[in-house]
Amino acid sequence: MSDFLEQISSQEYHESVFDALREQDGQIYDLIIREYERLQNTLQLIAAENQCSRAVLAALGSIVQNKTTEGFPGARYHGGCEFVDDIEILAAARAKETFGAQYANVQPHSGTAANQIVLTALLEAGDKILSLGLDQGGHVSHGDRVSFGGKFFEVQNYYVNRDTFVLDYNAIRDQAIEFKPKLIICGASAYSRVIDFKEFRRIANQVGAYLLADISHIAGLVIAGAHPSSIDEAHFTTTSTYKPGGPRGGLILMGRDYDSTISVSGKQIPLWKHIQRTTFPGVQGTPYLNNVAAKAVFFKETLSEEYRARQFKIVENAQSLSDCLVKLGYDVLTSGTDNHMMLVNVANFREGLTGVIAQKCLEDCGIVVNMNRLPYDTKSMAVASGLRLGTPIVTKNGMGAEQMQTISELIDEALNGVKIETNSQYSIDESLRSEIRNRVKQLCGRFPMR
Ligand code: DSN
Repeated sequence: MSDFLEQISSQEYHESVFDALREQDGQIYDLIIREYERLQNTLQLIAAENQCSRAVLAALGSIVQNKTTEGFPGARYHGGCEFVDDIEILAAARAKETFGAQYANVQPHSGTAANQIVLTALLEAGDKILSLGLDQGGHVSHGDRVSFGGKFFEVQNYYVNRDTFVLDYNAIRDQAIEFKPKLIICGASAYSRVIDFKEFRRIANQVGAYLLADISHIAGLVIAGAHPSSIDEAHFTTTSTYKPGGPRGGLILMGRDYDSTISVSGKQIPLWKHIQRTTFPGVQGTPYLNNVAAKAVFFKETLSEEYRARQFKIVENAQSLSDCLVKLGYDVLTSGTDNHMMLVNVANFREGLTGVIAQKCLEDCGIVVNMNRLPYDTKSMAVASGLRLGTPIVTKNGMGAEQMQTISELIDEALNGVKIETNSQYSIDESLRSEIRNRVKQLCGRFPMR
């Protein structure tokens, strides 16, 4: 018998991938199966989550993952790049098409990495950033003191209005004039109203600052036109690619400012080229090319009518869920939403109820959400007064207004039924828990993962 294995086709090779996992590592295989069942049988309402297609998963799990290189297509540091170069060129071209951008960098490993690249490209240690505070709905990578940005730069935060919980652009302008930041960051992780990118650019222009828009949460809506675009307003737009429904990863986009110049070591170079060089060798090493391939697959999907229509439906569903909760007596911040998420002040719903209790008791009942500190929250991050709910996944699975009403009732039954013991401890009757859980399972059974 020959010692050599017969070469099999790419089709057979890739089709055998999951079987190989089952044979070689039953423990991880079983945990993946259990995660699949969890997703199928419980309601996914985390605003930062989405569900990629099987085609995206296939690209992620392909042999492209084995390719090591550095640099960009046409200027790599390793041989054998002819196919991965084409993959990256296609991914960048599709990203530009879907966002209407002039430049796309598909290499950032995450949204946070994309922000780190932009900050590193623009700022020297000690330079000033003005951004929305984490406790106001901002993101940790926008210069929070626990992040790299907070460590190396002088960061001041702007706030939402204390009464309306909406951004006050006049106050932000006054603050910018006084603080004189080199970079203003807009975009949020927990903010349910439209962000006025035009107004942010006017403020940035007035104080001579660059503007970075991190649209991670609303990227799908921006693609579809369900939220105004930042691409030609901000100097740089960043996003994670999983929130709008693609693979994990990040993206840097530029619109009309892509070829304006910046002085680097005494030489004027185009901004896009500076971003390229800061990505590699500045911040990241080898790109995850399987992930770049998966991004390309996802960007193609976003060009479809189905994807675009779904983004409007996501907003419609968020508005329905928010309206139902308000009718049931919940304090939804800003009384509603313009996007895919809503923030609910559960502490105002029932004496003693906190975000952490609400999150945990809902999870016991099969409803997966995350607690959220609200602007001006008096509770700690570990306890919080709020919940953040989002509709991308339930919408992807085909749910509509009728199901949003059912979800609001299920949430309400759980939050009314929970027995509060301390600000983080609770109990829930087993009969109530299993009754809600069964109804959740039945609902999810009618709208399985697509
Ligand atoms: N940015 C975090 C969130 O919004 O939950 C993780 O994506």
